[in-house]
Amino acid sequence: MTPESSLAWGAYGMANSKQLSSGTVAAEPEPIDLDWPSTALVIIDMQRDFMEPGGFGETLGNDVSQLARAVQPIASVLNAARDLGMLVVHTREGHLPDLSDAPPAKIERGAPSLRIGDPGPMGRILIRGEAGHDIIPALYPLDSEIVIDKPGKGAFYATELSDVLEKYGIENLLVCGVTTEVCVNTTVREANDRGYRCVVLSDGCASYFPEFHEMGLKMIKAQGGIFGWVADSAAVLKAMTPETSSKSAVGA
Ligand code: TIU
Repeated sequence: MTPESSLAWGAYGMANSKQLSSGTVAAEPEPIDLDWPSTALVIIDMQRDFMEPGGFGETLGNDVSQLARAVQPIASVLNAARDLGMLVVHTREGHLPDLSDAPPAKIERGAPSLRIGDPGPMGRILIRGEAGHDIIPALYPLDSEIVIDKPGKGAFYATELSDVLEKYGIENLLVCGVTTEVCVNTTVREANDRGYRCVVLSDGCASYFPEFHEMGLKMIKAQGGIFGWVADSAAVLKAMTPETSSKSAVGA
């Protein structure tokens, strides 16, 4: 661990003698041991543009109510991560107001009711600074947490995420958010190629298409965990919470 990451562990939360420094997550395809100071919670694109009527997701013809099920599981793991002092990273998909970072191939495809950049009920669709681009109130970032604005589906493409994770000595990612088969899968594949161990929260992800959610998770954990591990929020919370885990405590 780098000196900076040691500092971050104390600085990012309220780590104390009752808190755990590591835990074993009952994941698939197999349990995984995680050291919490080198683990970050990455919450992908829990934005009004995907979650609420009138945003980007609905303009594509989707039923946005399909995504609501992920909110509570994410909130419970986010609370535990904050208690543990874990590094928390929120991402937001979106583009600059002049669309200079939006490829024409992305803007022009399909037949959405509104295109990226068009005015909608929550401001311009998928544009940074607009109401629809912001994160939903239930999962709103604290000032101390990191927010990564990304122009693509993957959170590493054209962002500072690699530098941030390296700075804080992160080796493992707990990944959740929307949508399972698009931005979550793309980010996990990018992270896996960069050497991160990724544990994806099965109930902390959601898709507009339930069958894609199921297959998206299966693709990650198949073949001995070809891209990563999958666990539900209860299993992750059990590993993070002192009362329910037998692992060592910070300073113990
Ligand atoms: N459309 C869809 O399922 N997803 C996206 O466009 N972006 C994210 O997944 N965040």
